[in-house]
Amino acid sequence: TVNIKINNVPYAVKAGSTILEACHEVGIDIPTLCYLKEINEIGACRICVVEVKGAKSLVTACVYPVNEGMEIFTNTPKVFAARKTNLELVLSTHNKDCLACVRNGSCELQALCLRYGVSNSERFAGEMPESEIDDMAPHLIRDNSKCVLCRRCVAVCKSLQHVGVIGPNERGFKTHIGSAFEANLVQTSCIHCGQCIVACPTGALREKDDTDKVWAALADPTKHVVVQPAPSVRATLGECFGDPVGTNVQGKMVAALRRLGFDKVFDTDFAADLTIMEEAHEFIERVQNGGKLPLITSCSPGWVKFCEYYHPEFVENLSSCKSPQQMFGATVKSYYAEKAGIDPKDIVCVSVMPCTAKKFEIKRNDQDANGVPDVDISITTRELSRMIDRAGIQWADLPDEQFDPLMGESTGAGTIFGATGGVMEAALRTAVETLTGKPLENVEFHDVRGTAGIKEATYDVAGMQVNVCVASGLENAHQVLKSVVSGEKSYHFIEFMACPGGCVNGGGQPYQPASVRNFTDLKALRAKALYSEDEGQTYRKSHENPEIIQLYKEYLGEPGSEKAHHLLHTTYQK
Ligand code: HC1
Ligand code: SF4
Repeated sequence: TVNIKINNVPYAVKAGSTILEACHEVGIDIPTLCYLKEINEIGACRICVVEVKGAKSLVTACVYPVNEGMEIFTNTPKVFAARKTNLELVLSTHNKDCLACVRNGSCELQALCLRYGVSNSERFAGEMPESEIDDMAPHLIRDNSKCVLCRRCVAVCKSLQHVGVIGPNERGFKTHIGSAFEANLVQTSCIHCGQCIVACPTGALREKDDTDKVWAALADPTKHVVVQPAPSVRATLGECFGDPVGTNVQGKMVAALRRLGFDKVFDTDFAADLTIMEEAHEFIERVQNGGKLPLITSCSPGWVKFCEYYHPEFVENLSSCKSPQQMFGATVKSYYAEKAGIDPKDIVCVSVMPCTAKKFEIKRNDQDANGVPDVDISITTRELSRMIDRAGIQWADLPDEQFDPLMGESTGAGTIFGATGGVMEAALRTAVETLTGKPLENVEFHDVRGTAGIKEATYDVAGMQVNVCVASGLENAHQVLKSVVSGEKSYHFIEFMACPGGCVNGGGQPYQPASVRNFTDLKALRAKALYSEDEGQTYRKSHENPEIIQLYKEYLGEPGSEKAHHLLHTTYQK
């Protein structure tokens, strides 16, 4: 430790900390705007300035290290005035049309202006840079009139996702974030992950809002509207209503969906179990018949697009299984449609996903097994929270309710899909039991759990050494693939998720400001909610799900059957 003073109070803080970290350690929040820990540490916005005794000018707390004997002042009139002026300068080029901005209430710039008493937002009013709204992509909208040039999106896209399709264009007053040659995002190799959106402190980046389409379907008496929320949505939706991070709100979520007017409230977790049936079967078949290995999971559409764009040499390794979202849609419009006696054309299938890439996935080729799209509308966790809010549904008062039967039952294996390593663990529970023919003694595969970016393990399965790898965040996926190409590593089965930590940390998940993101491991807390749910479930292996057993018995036959292939499998592009 080092001994320092903050606002005249002595503290011993961790050596090597920045002033920002040291202050956080002792319970003082220093405001930031551009800083994202380990992702964007550029000290550019100067909102975090503090006074240091002996320093000639104010220093930026986010990058300035503490040292022995340092005396720091965080609350002087000089500090407050500098922060306020810096905010006023940001506002001089900012579109302040806040009333119905999607970030009103969660905007980090707005919160800082309130905190530092920026009452005259026009103090440095002058010429505004020109900007255009880019709304051509299927998943997001960029409105640079609300951009503060913090570069958080740029850093995330490049360093976490190994994509790097956005960056600063031009210089000085004309600087703006965009793609090379001013291309629209849709013309680039963006993989639709939405990580840039959750990194954005303002309303400059937002998902394409599809809630009007859902309201229209719900109001149409000729439509039968079914909804499927993804595994991870129950672990995060509560955050939009003030619940602590990591609260499982499954029961309230079901009640809210029912009150919004959906005709059936089913569960993507059911389809996650279905995916495991098909994918475990595919894995065993590839192992036994000399098929292409490693088998790589295909449920994360951001990862699939990344594979197609950046590593086409691995397209044949992708599992032919559709994602649970799509398997659900294909099954609801065949099996359920027949049972309920409804024409698939009259069914509107809505998914609630933690993901913006799912908006792209529903429009991919070969995702329309019944001659109609498997899934019609995909909204994010955030969009669902806005629907609940608009409907006036009082979250705190909601009872806990249950999913509808037929496609609403799931096992713990389906639940854990929402966290990195969950798909692998779920697949292993079924594959190992199938291969050994014996009930698993311990269903938990701890080596593939946790928030590490890359995890590996070797399991002895019926006498065969099976090497598995799990990675999340596409930079990590890229590193794993490089080591496979070079021959340094050899795996039989790999799980990749585009978003760091998996779906719990998806690009469609609730906003959390940098002040929280920098000091809380959101992905770990949210994942914990799913693993505890799994622990308490009656069935923890996909093949034990009674509704899945019924589906195969009455409709699909066996995993990998012709009918299953037609409905539940897909193809990719190179
Ligand atoms: Fe996911 Fe999936 S787990 S991809 O991570 O396989 O989005 O939650 O719905 O489809 O089930 C996301 C989450 C989700 C699919 C499942
Ligand atoms: Fe980059 Fe993902 Fe944003 Fe596309 S959606 S620009 S890939 S961070």
